[in-house]
Amino acid sequence: MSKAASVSKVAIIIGSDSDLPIVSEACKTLDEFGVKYDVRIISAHRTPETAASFARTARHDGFRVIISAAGLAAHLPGVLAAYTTLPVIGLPIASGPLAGQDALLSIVQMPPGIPVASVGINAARNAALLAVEILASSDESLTDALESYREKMKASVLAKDVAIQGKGIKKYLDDGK
Ligand code: RP5
Repeated sequence: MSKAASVSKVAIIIGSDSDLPIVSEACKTLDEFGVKYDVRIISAHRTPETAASFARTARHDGFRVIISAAGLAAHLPGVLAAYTTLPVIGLPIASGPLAGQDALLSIVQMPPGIPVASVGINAARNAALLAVEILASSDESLTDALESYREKMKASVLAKDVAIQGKGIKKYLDDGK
């Protein structure tokens, strides 16, 4: 494997280790696509200097896209985006009394000039898929992998449709599919 291929292209930055149960789905998805990633615990509020220094050198360090998960007043994706021109995907985490709506709004309402993409609350799989799509814009093998992933998804939904029509709702549910 060339040195370039062995370098992680995705950085997953989480505000707290309490975000890991949700974020692990993003890791699993990147594993499925064979995309290497690094996971770091960096907080915009508790370790702001590390957030700045990580983002400043992220491109030079070989990363091509950042997934940033945070809950509550989720400033982390925006702060990282302020220090890098790499695309940043915000992943709002449901935690606290507002169940992630606070994080979602903090992430999507960036001021003009410093964009952050956002997936839905706890939508870790989509965050990873979006990261793969960004990498696939310059990687044909990832484009092929995404197409085959969608084909499999389509076949699974078509099979479920056939099954529900054949069995009816009750048996479909009783059979667990
Ligand atoms: C955010 O605050 C983290 O991303 C986490 O979702 C939330 C709570 O953090 P902990 O108090 O669990 O460390 O910064």
